[in-house]
Amino acid sequence: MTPTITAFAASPDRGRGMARDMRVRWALEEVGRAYEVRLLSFAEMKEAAHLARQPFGQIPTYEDGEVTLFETGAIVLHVAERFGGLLPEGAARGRAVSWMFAAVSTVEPALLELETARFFDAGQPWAEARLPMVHGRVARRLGQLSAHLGGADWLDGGFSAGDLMMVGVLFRFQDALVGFPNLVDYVARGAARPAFQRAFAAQFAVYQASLQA
Ligand code: GTB
Repeated sequence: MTPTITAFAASPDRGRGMARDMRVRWALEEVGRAYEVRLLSFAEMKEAAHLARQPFGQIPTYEDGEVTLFETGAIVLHVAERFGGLLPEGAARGRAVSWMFAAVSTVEPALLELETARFFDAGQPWAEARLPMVHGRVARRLGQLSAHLGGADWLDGGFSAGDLMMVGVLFRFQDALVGFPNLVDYVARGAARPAFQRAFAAQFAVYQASLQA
């Protein structure tokens, strides 16, 4: 059965590929699986039908007739395990999964905190004073990631679901990568992959269509 994913009917990122359905689209493109997309308004995301798929009323979700999944990382892991090609064999498999988790639980939180501090907390009397500390946390995390990557193309040998998730995280926060040229190149390398390009074009087409609606 062709998998169905969910995505924003009108993405607030204006087609810049920042929403997390992009990571799921990219994974499906990498493994060469066609997919359908159920587009949801913000109101529809909070209705019972979607809450049954995603208890937090968010996108993306994934259904393939056998499983209904939420959480981007779990979906990408399922796609990688079900269809093959995104996870190496043997000991390297566990390390690739480790990088998937590192992307969303070690690297992304620091970047999200910076986004919160810069945009959502702006105007609070304490916001300016807090910024250097938040910038420091981001610099430390990105510095550690940059040191691990070094001059390599990918995090652990060949391209894997770990890279897909890490590039997916960093792609959204590219302005934070200044000072880490190897991470800038890493994101560019990921974004240049034909599967990424197809995924990006597909989500951009949704945004363009939303302008006509
Ligand atoms: N942990 C979950 C996962 O990884 O699947 C988080 C899912 C999530 O945050 N989904 C967001 C959502 O549905 C969309 S991707 N938000 C609506 C809601 O919570 O009501 C996050 C996102 C949103 C918008 C932008 N943007 O405008 O640039 C970028 C990323």
